Amino acid sequence: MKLEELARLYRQMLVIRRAEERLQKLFADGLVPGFLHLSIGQEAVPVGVSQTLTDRDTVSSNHRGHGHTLAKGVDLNGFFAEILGKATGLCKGRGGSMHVADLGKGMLGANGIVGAGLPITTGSALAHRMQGQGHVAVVYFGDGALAEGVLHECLNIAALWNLPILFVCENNGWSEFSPTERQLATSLDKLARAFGIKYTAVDGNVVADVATASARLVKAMRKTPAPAVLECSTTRVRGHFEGDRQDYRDPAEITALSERDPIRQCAAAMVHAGATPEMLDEIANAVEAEIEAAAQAALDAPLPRSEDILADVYTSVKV
Ligand SMILES: Cc1ncc(C[n+]2csc(CCOP(=O)(O)OP(=O)(O)O)c2C)c(N)n1
Ligand SMILES: [Mg+2]
Repeated sequence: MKLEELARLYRQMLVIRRAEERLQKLFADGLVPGFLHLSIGQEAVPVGVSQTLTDRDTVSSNHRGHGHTLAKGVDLNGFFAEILGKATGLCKGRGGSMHVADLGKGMLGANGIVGAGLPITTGSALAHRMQGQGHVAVVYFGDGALAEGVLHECLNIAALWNLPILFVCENNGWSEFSPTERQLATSLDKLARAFGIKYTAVDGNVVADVATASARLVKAMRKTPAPAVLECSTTRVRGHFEGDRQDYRDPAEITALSERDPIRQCAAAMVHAGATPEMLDEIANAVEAEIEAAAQAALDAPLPRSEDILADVYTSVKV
């Protein structure tokens, strides 16, 4: 991959990383309402996948959705304000971390119910198929969703109806506090095979590999609608949610994660392709400034007004 392209991917991953690190601090200061599930260590998956998507393509996400949302190109200020529950947020502060959405960018929403993004995205893929414009739908889900019946139903109907949907599994080996092998009697490749769906596995921490694999799969389904599965092995660095001390995890496992860090690996690839330390610093400084400005704007923004609590919930209907 060319240096210019790697630099773009690097920058996008860094935006997600720094945004989440900033949110981590804001959460510790009690400024983020609700739970916070950080995707630190998993940034290469949404950044790699999003390279091949347009605003007309749809994605949906799960509880660990900040990376999916930012990689789809939503406004950073609106994103920060949303997570802080402010009126200037993408959903006017009513969604927050687990319900952030931006339909204008094709981001159908994060979702706190494991597996719930799957049928939403399958429906969106059906709409794409019926409209026949070559748009595709992408659903991000974790290994924790592999044992959910709804995944099996969606694989079935997507195969039966030739829906243009990319099932992207972020397999980080953990579902809350349980390792995947304690919950699943099969594997995703076998599930895909059972439904006759094309299956590809990649190292989800190597952004160029994710980008190449997803571009190939999406290009094919734009031409001839059909589902595909992309399983990305990746790493959850933080606890399941902020505040989780990860006592159930071997500390050596956590220490070893830095070797697979997607941002570190991308930086190494950039240096190999000719990047200088100054170039890396320049990107890092620009990202830092962008994040700080968005965080500060969100902190300064007003909360939603209590009298607006039912706005956008009910509409008057003539009977
Ligand atoms: C239907 C349902 N069951 C259980 C939960 C509780 N829960 C929230 S996240 C989670 C684990 C999800 O693991 P995974 O899908 O692998 O995502 P990760 O947290 O690893 O990114 C569980 C069991 C839930 N939110 N919804
Ligand atoms: Mg998981």
